[in-house]
Amino acid sequence: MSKRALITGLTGQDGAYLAQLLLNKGYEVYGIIARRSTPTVWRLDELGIREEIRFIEADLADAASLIRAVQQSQPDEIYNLGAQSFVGTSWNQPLVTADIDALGVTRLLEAIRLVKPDARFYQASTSEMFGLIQAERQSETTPFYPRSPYGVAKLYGHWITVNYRESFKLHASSGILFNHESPLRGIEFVTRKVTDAVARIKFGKQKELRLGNIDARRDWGFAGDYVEAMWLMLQQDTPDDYVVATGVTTTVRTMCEIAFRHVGLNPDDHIVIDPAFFRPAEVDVLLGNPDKARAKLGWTPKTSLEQLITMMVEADLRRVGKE
Ligand code: GDR
Repeated sequence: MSKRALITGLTGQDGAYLAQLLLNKGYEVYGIIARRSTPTVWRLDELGIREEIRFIEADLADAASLIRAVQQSQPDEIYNLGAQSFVGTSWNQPLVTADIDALGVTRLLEAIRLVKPDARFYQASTSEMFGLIQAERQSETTPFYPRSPYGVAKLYGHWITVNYRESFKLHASSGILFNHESPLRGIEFVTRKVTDAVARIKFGKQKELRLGNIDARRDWGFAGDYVEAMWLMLQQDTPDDYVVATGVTTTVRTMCEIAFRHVGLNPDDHIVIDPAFFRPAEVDVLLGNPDKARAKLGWTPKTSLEQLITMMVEADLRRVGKE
């Protein structure tokens, strides 16, 4: 009998890539879709997998709906990828962010505890939890000091996952994922904002690109590589927490240069620094240490930043070219 997986955040970047990975492995994939407005399924269409997903209407804000979702899908594995995931928005909607990204995790864990305590659980934790703490490379033992309502909410989600593992012996693991991008990335995140702008500027549809703090450094990897690490975590006998990163950090400025140079443009001719995109508190440097994931999961990142940004620019050139 094939395994069953239940995914929250199915329509997001990671949900789409993870669903594709699990379908390729022969899983029955159930996806929670929070129907607050018209659901965005373009990513599932882009990967050609929409028809293969079994959709369940539920919401991380609604405990009863999660209980029903677990009852209906009877999953072997549950991946909690649903979140208010844009750091910038978390200052404007701190309570929605806390409700979904923090309490939502407890609601889902409670549903598992009540209905399917033998299911394996994956929590999408984040490098934003490290925030102000700079280490040579941030690892599973680096302390946390989040710098945004998003980071604070995610830290709760992380610790409640650890706590339910220790309190109720749930097979619950957290992936502390550093930034991960792809052509399916939302336009509000900086890599996709840049690659989309580069394509528009190349086609003469846009002249300038307004950005905030381009001195921030991030450890960027390819989302398609990172969903494999999620799956590997749930195949282990023992649940645990893992950093998933490339071990390379780059400034936003250099990432922009890679994107602009790929189409023969000079970023200095187009980038305008706009205070509107600065954050009330910033995370200056993120650099992860994926040694534990490499040693215990046998996971390694396969895509360099250069390859990733090139892939994204090419996809945006195709998209904008068709508009
Ligand atoms: P981040 O990603 O906040 O790290 O969180 P984002 O791409 O939004 O920002 C990265 C860095 O770029 C700087 N920056 C800008 N960012 C945006 N979005 N827009 C701009 O115009 C801009 N100019 C400069 C930011 O200040 C920041 O330093 C992402 C999300 O996916 C989280 O959900 C996830 O948990 C973490 O990655 C790991």
